[in-house]
Amino acid sequence: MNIETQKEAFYTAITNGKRMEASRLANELLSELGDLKALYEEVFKSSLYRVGQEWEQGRVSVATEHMASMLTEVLLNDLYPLIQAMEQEGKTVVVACVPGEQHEIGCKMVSDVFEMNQWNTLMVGANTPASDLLDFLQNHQPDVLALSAALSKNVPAMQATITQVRTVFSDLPILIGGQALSRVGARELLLDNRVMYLKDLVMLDDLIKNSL
Ligand code: B12
Repeated sequence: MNIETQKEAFYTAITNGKRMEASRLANELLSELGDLKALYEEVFKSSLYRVGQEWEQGRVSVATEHMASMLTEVLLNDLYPLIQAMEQEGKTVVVACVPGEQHEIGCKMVSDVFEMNQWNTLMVGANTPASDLLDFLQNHQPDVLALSAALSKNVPAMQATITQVRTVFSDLPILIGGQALSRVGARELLLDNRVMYLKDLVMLDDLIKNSL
């Protein structure tokens, strides 16, 4: 089976609830693609984007979409021991979705890329109110904050969160990402040069390795 056929088979597996088959294909694709980032980007993300398109056009039900995303989360958890084997060093990142945002698979992938680079990750996940996030940041004093938004309607919540964080943390690097920004652009969110927009895991990995 070539890589494109395997990716197609993976999509079929997650949309038909074939967990074992999806897991087998994910492991095969991982050895062929060579690293987890590529597996996340080229297989997991692209399959979920396709599920979203099919759902939008009424060809995939809500239940099937839920199942496909649940299976993907399970696979991320299954693959975690590969990351855990790497040693963690000093720096810490907090990874959160902005208020109102339930899409958290992107956040999990972002956390994993930090862990692959030996960072400690505090993964707060979905729908985090800005005031609670601020308390959390004050308690944990991370080196970086990463914020995610998938829904266009949550861009104002991202902007409000950044503004609130800046009232206390004037210098903290804030990385922002998610489909909301690839749709509407991030320009109005780049309040200062410590707020950075990154569109995918390859850019993120590069920034962590070279600039953080
Ligand atoms: C699974 C899913 C859900 C699940 C989420 C489950 C979960 N545990 O996360 C549930 C069922 C909760 C859900 C709900 C809804 N969803 Co939904 N969902 C999806 C789906 C199919 C996949 C999402 C996903 O995981 N994608 C894969 C991840 C890996 O991609 P990603 O988030 O873009 O992340 C990547 C990058 O953006 C980047 N990134 C992300 N964040 C960050 C942050 C930083 C700092 C960095 C550096 C990078 C980064 O890294 C990742 C890897 O490259 C998408 C389809 C799609 N196109 O994604 C629709 C989609 C996002 N959903 C959509 C909609 C409309 C909804 C609902 C409004 C539906 C409804 N009527 O209830 C609700 C809203 C819930 C809410 N308030 O948030 C629309 C959004 C359209 C829009 N224009 O805003 C989409 C695009 C489907 C579609 N085609 O219409 N959904």
